[in-house]
Amino acid sequence: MIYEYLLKTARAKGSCFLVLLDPDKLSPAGAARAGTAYQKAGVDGILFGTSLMLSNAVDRTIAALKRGFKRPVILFPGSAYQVSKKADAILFMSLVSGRNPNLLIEEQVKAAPAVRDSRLEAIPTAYMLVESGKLTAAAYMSHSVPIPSDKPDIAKAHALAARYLGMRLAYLDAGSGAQNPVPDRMISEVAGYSGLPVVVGGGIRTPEQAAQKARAGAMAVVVGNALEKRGGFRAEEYARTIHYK
Ligand code: 1GP
Repeated sequence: MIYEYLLKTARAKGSCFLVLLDPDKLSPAGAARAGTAYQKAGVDGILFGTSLMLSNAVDRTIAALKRGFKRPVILFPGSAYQVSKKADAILFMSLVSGRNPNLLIEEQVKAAPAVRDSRLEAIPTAYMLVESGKLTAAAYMSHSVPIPSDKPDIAKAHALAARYLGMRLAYLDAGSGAQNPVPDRMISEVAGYSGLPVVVGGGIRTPEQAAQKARAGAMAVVVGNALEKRGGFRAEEYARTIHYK
């Protein structure tokens, strides 16, 4: 089970290092190269998805990725259209920080039959957007207001409610390309209060920042843009600092 693999990896290494790949920025050929490089760099899993997807080559891209990458490829879908049988699991997310019924439950209803059919492992995830200094694509596309970054109590209550609803992960996301990542204090308080494993991402640009998020208590740290823009440059360093144990 991939959920257990993530928890076990975080227990052994400190935190999991997840790379977010955007289907629109990756060709199947580029994915084959990226998969091999990230496998070698010690990446624990790849998240695959985006808020608004234009690409129609998702199955081919994931299949190419998996030629070189032998650890889990997990879908991180912006909508019901991003379900692919080629992946190993899906973050089955509800945008609990927002009050947009479409992303709280409607997309999930549309996606559920495809997920069942695909046999993907569905990981019930409370997805929370956190204010990050500028308007991100995730906030814009979701028509939702992010949680203020200096209000950890709001995030804590959302995560606890999600846990009581049966969700098994809390994803605190400043949004891709965020100006400021989620504050360390919010990560540690949400993890401690809710008891949910915390995934954190958005705007993490250096291995040092990634290490801080890991040490603050994130079960997994997600890096997208900072690696993508530079062809995976420094991936080994991120792995070393996130795996602080
Ligand atoms: C966004 O958490 C991810 O959902 C990653 O963000 O691209 O800014 O690293 P970045």
